[in-house]
Amino acid sequence: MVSLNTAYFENVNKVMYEGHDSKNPMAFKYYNPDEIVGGKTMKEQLRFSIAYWHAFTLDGSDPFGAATMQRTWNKYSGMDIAKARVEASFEFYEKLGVSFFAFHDRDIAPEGNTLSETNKNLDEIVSLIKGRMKSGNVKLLWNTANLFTNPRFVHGAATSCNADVFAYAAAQVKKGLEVAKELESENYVFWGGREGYDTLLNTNLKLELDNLGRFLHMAVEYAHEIGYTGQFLIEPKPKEPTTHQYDTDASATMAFLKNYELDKHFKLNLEANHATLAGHTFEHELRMARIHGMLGSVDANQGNPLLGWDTDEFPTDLYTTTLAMYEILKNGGLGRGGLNFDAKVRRASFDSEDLFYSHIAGMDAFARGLKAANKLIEDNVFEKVINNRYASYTQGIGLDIVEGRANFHSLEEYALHNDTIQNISGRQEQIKATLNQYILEV
Ligand code: XLS
Ligand code: CA
Ligand code: CA
Repeated sequence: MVSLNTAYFENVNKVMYEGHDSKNPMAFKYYNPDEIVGGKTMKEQLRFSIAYWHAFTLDGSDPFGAATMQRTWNKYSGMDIAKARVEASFEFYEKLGVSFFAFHDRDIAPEGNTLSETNKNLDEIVSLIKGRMKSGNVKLLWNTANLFTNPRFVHGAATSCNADVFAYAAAQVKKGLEVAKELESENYVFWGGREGYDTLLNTNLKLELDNLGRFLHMAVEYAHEIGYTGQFLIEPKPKEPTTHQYDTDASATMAFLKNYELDKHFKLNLEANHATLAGHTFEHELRMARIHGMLGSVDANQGNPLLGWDTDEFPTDLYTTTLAMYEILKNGGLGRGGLNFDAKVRRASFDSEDLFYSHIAGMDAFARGLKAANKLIEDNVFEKVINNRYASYTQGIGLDIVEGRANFHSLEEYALHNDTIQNISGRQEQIKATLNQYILEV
């Protein structure tokens, strides 16, 4: 039996901000939750969230080796370990001072022999979580359905060739939406784990995409029916586990949502590692979503540029955190979204303390990024560069183009009388040096 209120991280006290001179690895050097940056506290700007699966469920096993993570809850099994993880997770949120968390249904409770038994396990853990959330200090950023681990999803879930699987996935998401309502989740996420294909030779592409559209419409309708008002998010990823995943990147996902008239119901949950897998920078994905009003939430991690798969490392690259926070601040924040650490400690970082060190590293990297981005915006650094670069569209023929007064006749007439085109330098290297200055000096 799991005993409530035992300490699962008894060697760790509440993590405090000690400033950049501190040498204490268990302290924040840059993340000062109450410090005002850009008109809000850092805590409000950053809305950090813990990914339940990486922090409390996964065990460090990989295709080549067994579990390595040393966790105080490992002595339990079945529903007992599920309950112990809930207790441990709330101790962790409190000690780290984080107000949000996120989970897949199967992270928090084990599957039973039937769907009803699985739902019963889930209900029991959800009510335990609800009890722990009562104080109101910790909220659910998002929940989602795991539609990829169980062998039934071998051909996909909403895009499976097997209608029985489509029905099963629908039942699972229906339950997920009920959980979202029960726990007042800020968002509900869809990541199409197995929604894609390995070869076109056996794939009805049109039917699979249409079915995905139908599935998401059913979810929107059901949320409406039960009065769940959280934000729906869809998370792009280009490959892994399938060769081609339908929600490849922000652009492909937005096009899909528009084609199936789902765009007004969804925003995007963008992950840094998925951006790099798609051959983009993280800031590219964020910018693309932002300019279309579709930036919803962020999975804060980083990939390894030397490896071509989803390594889900903790974010420590200050260029990326700065440019990501630039996009987020320009977006006016993330609204109901947040920065969810969809990141795992390396297999060799197996102590419980490593869970704290890794999150501290990520939180400090984003805090520093926030300050640099805020100063860049206050000083209009990129805005000046960009306004200057596109100045030709603020007058004369450029103004005619953007205000819709030009056509091919008027433009040809203009070009015929303008044989001495002058371009100005793009100044990339100089801008990068300025960016370095802001990252180093704030
Ligand atoms: C996997 C995804 C997944 C989603 C939620 O690569 O990042 O964890 O965030 O299902
Ligand atoms: Ca993710
Ligand atoms: Ca990932």
